[in-house]
Amino acid sequence: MPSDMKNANFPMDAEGHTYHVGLKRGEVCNRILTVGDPERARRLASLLDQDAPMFERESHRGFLTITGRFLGQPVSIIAIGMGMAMMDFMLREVRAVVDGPLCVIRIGTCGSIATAANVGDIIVPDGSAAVTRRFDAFFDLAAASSSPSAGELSADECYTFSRVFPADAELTAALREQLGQQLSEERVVPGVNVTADTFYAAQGRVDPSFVDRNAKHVEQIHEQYPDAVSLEMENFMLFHLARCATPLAPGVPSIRAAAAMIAVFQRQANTSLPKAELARLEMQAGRAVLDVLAHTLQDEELHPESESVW
Ligand code: DUR
Repeated sequence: MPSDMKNANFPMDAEGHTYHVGLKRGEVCNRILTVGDPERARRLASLLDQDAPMFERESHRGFLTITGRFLGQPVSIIAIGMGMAMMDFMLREVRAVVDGPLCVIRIGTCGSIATAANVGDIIVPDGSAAVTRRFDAFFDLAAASSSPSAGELSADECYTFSRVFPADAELTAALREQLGQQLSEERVVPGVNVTADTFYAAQGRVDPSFVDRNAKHVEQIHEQYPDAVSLEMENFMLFHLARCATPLAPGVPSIRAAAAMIAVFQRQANTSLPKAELARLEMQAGRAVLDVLAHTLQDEELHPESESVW
C-alpha cells in the first residue's frame, strides 16, 4: 500500500512518489521505452548495460519501472498494462517527476487490418487516431436489442473517429532505419494506427453476447482513414498527450513520442503470430528502440538533477 497522500489535485506521498506509477524524482529518466506486459519489460531489461546500477519498482497499481543504462545512457523501461487510461497515468506521473525533455517510444502488439502488413511485420505509424464507443448511441439500442437492427441509429453513428495525431517525425524515421537493420526493410510498415478504447467491440470483433453494431467496423475505419494499417489500444494517448504537453520553452517540445507495433493478428486473413516468433521480434524491436533512445537526447538538453542517481 502507498503511504499517505498529499494534494488531491496531483497526489504524491511525503517522499514525492506519485500515486499510481509510484515513482519519485531520480527513479525515472528522460528516455523511456514503454510496453504493456511486465514480463516483456523484464526481458527487454536484459539488453541494458549489465555493469550499470539498475533500479526497479513495481507499483501497487500494476506499473513496473526498470531504470538502467544502454550504451552508457540512462533509460527507463516502463510496463503500463493495457489501454489509454494507463498511458495517461504513466505520462502525466513521469512528466511530474522528471525535468527536461522526455523521449518516449512504445513497443506493443497490434492487429493488422492492411494486406500490406502480415503477422510478424513491425508497424511504425506516422500517427494515431482514436476510435471510441459512443456510449449514448447504445442507450436505446441496447434496450431494444432483441433484433440486431433495432433502434434508430445507423452503425456508423455508434463509434467516434478522431483526427490523426502525429508521431514525432524524426524519432519515427530513426526507428524505421534501426528496425530495418534489425529485421529487413520490407517488414517495417508505415501508415496510420487506430487506437481503440476496447479490444473487442471498438476493434470490430463480433460478439453475439452484446449489442455492438460493429459488423462493418473495419470497413468504416478504412473509409475514415485510407492509410489505416493497425488496431491497438495505447498509442493514440501517447501521441495525443505529446501534442498536448505544455512546451518547455517556445518551440521546445516537452514530450517526443514514437511507436513500434508487432502485428500479432492479421484480421483479414484471420492468422496469428506464433509465440516464439513474437519473443524473437520483441528483442529485435527492443534493441532498435534502445539504440534510438540512447542516440536521441543530448546531454546538454537534460537537467542534471533529474538523473542524479544515474
Ligand atoms: N492489441 C490489440 N489488438 C490486437 C492485438 C494486440 O489491442 O488485435 C494490443 C493492445 C493491448 C493488447 O495492449 O495488445 C490487447 O491484447
